[in-house]
Parts: sequence; structure tokens; C-alpha cells
Amino acid sequence: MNFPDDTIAAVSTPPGEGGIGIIRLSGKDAIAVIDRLFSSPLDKRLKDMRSHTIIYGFIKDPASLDRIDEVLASVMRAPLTYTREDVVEVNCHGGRVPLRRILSLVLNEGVRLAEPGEFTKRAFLNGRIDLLQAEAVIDVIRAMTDQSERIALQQLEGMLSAEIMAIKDSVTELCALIEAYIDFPEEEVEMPEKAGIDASVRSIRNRLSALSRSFDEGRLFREGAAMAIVGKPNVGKSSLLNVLIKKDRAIVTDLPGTTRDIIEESLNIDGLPVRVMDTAGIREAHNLAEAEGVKRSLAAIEGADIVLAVFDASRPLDQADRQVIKRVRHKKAIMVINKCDMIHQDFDQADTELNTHTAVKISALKNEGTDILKKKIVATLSSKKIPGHDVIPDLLITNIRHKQLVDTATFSLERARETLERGEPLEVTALSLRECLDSLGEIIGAVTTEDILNRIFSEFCIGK
Ligand SMILES: Nc1nc2c(ncn2[C@@H]2O[C@H](COP(=O)(O)OP(=O)(O)O)[C@@H](O)[C@H]2O)c(=O)[nH]1
Ligand SMILES: [Mg+2]
Repeated sequence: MNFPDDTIAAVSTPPGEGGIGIIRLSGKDAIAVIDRLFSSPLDKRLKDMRSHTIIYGFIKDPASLDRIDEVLASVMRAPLTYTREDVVEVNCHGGRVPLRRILSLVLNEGVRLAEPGEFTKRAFLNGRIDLLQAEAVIDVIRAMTDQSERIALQQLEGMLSAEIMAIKDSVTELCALIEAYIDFPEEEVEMPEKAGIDASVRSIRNRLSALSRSFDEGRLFREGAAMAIVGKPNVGKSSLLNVLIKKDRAIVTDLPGTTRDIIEESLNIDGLPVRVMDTAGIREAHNLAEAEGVKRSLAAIEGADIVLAVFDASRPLDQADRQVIKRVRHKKAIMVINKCDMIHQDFDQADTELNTHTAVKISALKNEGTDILKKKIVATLSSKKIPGHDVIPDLLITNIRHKQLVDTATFSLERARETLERGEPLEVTALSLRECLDSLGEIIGAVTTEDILNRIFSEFCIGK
């Protein structure tokens, strides 16, 4: 991998109008380039400024000497900067024109436009942060809830990296023990004791599998949990969506079969980001459009992390309701008994089939019972520890790349143990341990390829 040596620049604030806009430069020419475009009333130059100071002045076009904008320029010298290179940030007015004009002057000075995520990529390549931390940057930016942000920040601060490093150290130790014996069989190196090796393998494996298991939950905080509201027509699915998101988003009518396409909205339940989907009623379709709606509802059930199956307490349960119960049986589901403000005398709330999953009674119309429902949703999706606002969550893996590498590492470790058990040559055991180390190294970016890096950083926004 090549270490970057050119200077890059980009607008780091989002497009559109804002109070301020920031153009960020990083690289060895950053300070000199802005000095050529900058004039201060006191004739100060950036190159004479101390690191991490701000200077007031104007950006001017060096050809026409026209003033482009009134700015504040921050000077940050390597190595204590975001990228570990010299960084200059120009705060100008947050309009499209000043930002565009200043950026184009900067580019005219021989600076290259940064690619998405390139500032963070440099922070990684220059060794300020590891790959796990670099990936956490985008998660902090994209976090949908406070809790998601907290988990991402924990990763950014290096807590997950520390755990991976600790596991890696244990594997390295084990590997060294075995390789020493292989390399110096005649010397006084003792044959590593099988029971001891077995015990360390077991403890390493436990730590790895705790991480791997945490992904089920961690993923929800990064991506949001997909929650499908399903049921036969007219039971109050759209009404439930509306009370959950506190908006009249979905059309509610007493005409069965109104909702045909899936409506998706985001929701924050106790810090858990949830994508709620209102679906078309599931029943024997009366026409093609409805049939397509039903097909999509069934697909939504399959794709969901949790299903709310809604039933209408103002009528007795019927065949269509039983169909719905059957459709969600294999999923994490909550049975929602709606319209409890007008319960029909023949509606059996204790119906055994209905109670195969947790049942919650609500009235979407009167907004009653929805707080209990929300608690059930969180409890169903997440272990008790996470949603409590004051509890720092255990280490969670939120990213599929990390989960896959943890699993590959576990697999190699397991193979190492097996070879030992079968009494195969220690070289074979050592080889598997090396593979385990490689997978762990790949998580933090100790071993990586340009291809992986490009994939990761292309997800970023420009200017970060
Ligand atoms: N009494 C009562 N009516 C409700 C309740 N929830 C929904 N409804 C009514 O039931 C009808 C169907 O509601 P809607 O949300 O469109 O059902 P969907 O077809 O399942 O999406 C509408 O007339 C709603 O006003 C409830 O909790 N109590
Ligand atoms: Mg509807």
C-alpha cells in the first residue's frame, strides 16, 4: 500500500445552505496553498501561525485579487491532526457559491479533490486509528439513535479494537509456544502441554463466540431493526403505525384493503432504531393489485427482525386471523390485540393459538397500551442491558465484516484444536493458528488489501 503524499481538499459540510461551510485540506501543501489565497487585515500568514489556532481574513482570487469570502482559517500541523498530516480548515459562509469558488481556487493550486472517506482513510494509513475505528466514524455520522451513536463511539475510541488485540495476543502466545517447540526440538524447549493448550483455546474461543453472538443485537443498532406490522385487512395496522410514529402517515379507512404498498417509517424506541413497515392486509386477494400487496406483506414478514401481528378484538377471530398466526409462527412476533376499546363478546382473548407468542392488548384509536407494546418490542429484540440508558453496553459487533472475520477466526482456532487432538504434527496446528491471527488482523486492518479499503471507504461521504 502506498502512503499518500499529495494534498487533498473537499467541502466537509453537507450540501445546501448553512450558517457556515467548511473546506478541508490535508497534506504537505495545505498551509502553503491557503496562504497563497488568503489575506488577513493584519498581514498575518498561516505559515507563521502556531498549530491549532484560527486566523481571520479573506479568501481572494490570486489572479483578479477579488475577495471571494470572509473566512476563518484553522491551522493544524502534523502529527496531531485528524489525518496526521498538516490540515487547514477554511470556515466560510455556508452557501453553494462561496464553497464552490473557494474549492475551485484550491484545486487550481494543484490540490486534488478528495475521494469519499479519504481523510479518514489517511488517518488509518498514517496509523492514527485502526480499521475498526475508521469504520466507526461513518457509524457515528449515520447513527439513528443516541444509543447507536454511543456504541459507534465506543468502537471509535478503540474498545472493540482492544478486545480484538487482546484475543490476538493470546493466540500469538499460543502460536509462539508451539512454534518454539517446532523450531528447537533438540533444545530444552519443553513439549507444550496438551491440557494447557486446550484450556487456552477454549477460553479464546469463548471470547470470540461472545463477540460473534453480539452481532445479532449489535447489527440492529447500526442498521435499525426491521419491524413489520401484519394482519388481515381492517384490524388497525395503519392506525397502529400512525400512533407509533405519532403522525398521520398511513391512510386509515374502514374500507378493507386500502394499504397496498408497504409504508416504511423510522422510529426510536428506547434508543433502539426501528424501521416500521405497514403492510397490506393478508387475505384471499380480490384483484391483481391486492394480490401483489399480499405477496409483499408475506415477503415483509420474512425480512423482518420482529413482526407485530394485529388482531381486531371487536370481531371474533376468524380463518383469516388464523392464517396470519400461522404465517408468523416461525418469527420473533408479538400478537397485538387491537380495538380493545370495543371488545366483542365472542372474541377470545385467551385463545391458545393467539397466545403462542406474547400478546399485548391495545387500542390504536385511543392510543392505549402502546407504551407496553413498545417495551415488549425492545425486550423481544434486545437483551435487557442495552436499552437502559445508563448502562454502558457490553462490547457489541455491529458490522457484518467484523462478524464474518470473527467467525473465520473461530473456525481456524477450532481446527487448530482438532489437529492437536488427533495428534497431527504441530506444524499443522501452528498453521491453523496463523490463519486465525490473519483473520483477527484483518478486522483491525493489520492485514488488508487495497480492495477491502476501497470498499470500506467508498461508503463514506466526501469531506470525511
Ligand atoms: N374502535 C377502534 N377502531 C379502530 C382502532 N384502530 C383502528 N380502528 C378503525 O379500524 C378501521 C381500520 O383501520 P386501519 O388502520 O385502516 O386498518 P388496516 O386495514 O389494518 O390498516 C378504521 O376505521 C380505524 O379507525 C381501535 O383501536 N379501536
Ligand atoms: Mg392499512
